[in-house]
Amino acid sequence: MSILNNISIALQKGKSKDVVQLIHEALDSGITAQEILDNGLLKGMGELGVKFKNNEVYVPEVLIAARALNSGTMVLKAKLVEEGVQPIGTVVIGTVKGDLHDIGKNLVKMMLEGAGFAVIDLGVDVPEERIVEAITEHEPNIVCLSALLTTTMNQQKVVIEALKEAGLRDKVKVMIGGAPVTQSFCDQIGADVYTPDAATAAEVAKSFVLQH
Ligand code: B1M
Repeated sequence: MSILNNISIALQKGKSKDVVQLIHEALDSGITAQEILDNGLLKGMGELGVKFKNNEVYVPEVLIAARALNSGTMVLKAKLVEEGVQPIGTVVIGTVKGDLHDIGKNLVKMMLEGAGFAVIDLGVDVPEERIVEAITEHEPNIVCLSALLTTTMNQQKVVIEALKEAGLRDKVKVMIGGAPVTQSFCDQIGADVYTPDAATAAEVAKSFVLQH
């Protein structure tokens, strides 16, 4: 349907006003909020994610598209609730204690939302106790930990140890990322997955929940 395609294109260009207008037109023409979300907004964010991974677009484009995604989902929110649409899963995300970098973490969050997850964002400089609390409270499928400093990446291990101590390690997938993090570090600390970028993180997260 071409209006959905136009929504996807407007989103990728970061044109919030066009996205909102096209969504209203689509709703008026009888397309459901779910269809608009899946085949317009999320399709657009997915395509942009692939371009980001291939270095065809960069951080600013993704941030602007995410703003358009937010504007679009604001319009759809009430309709989605009416239609009883559920998120595909829940993710708790945060940058670990001692670390204030959040640009990468925010991109991961946007890609996850773009993939249909409900995301609880704990922000930056998040101590392990706060992460344990959030997992107990929200029972997410996945926790995503970001670290940008060689001095804070070990805090990802501290979180995993705290999850073990709280008896939560088997209840949640632990995904890690951030510039200094590697696959061998992931293996070493016993995280479930390392992903090098935000688009891959969203793809892997989706594959986890769709398996179950
Ligand atoms: Co800082 N900083 N910084 N910094 N900073 C780096 C990381 C650094 C490499 C710069 C350098 O020296 N060349 C260096 C770290 C060196 C090291 O540890 N070996 C550094 C330093 C030293 C510091 C300070 C200590 C500086 C100082 O005060 N002396 C200080 C630390 C503060 C703290 O955190 N306690 C500091 C502060 C800052 C600013 C506040 C000024 C600012 C952060 C602003 C913000 O985030 N709101 C900042 C910035 C911007 C950077 C650089 C320039 C850019 C980081 C960034 O946003 N990249 C960075 C140098 C660089 O990388 N060129 C640097 C873009 C972002 C999209 O990439 O975050 O890697 P990234 O995310 C990617 C992937 O890694 C992955 O997906 C993202 C996109 O695809 N990913 C995940 C990230 N998290 C994930 C989680 C997942 C999955 C994937 O979970 C599943």
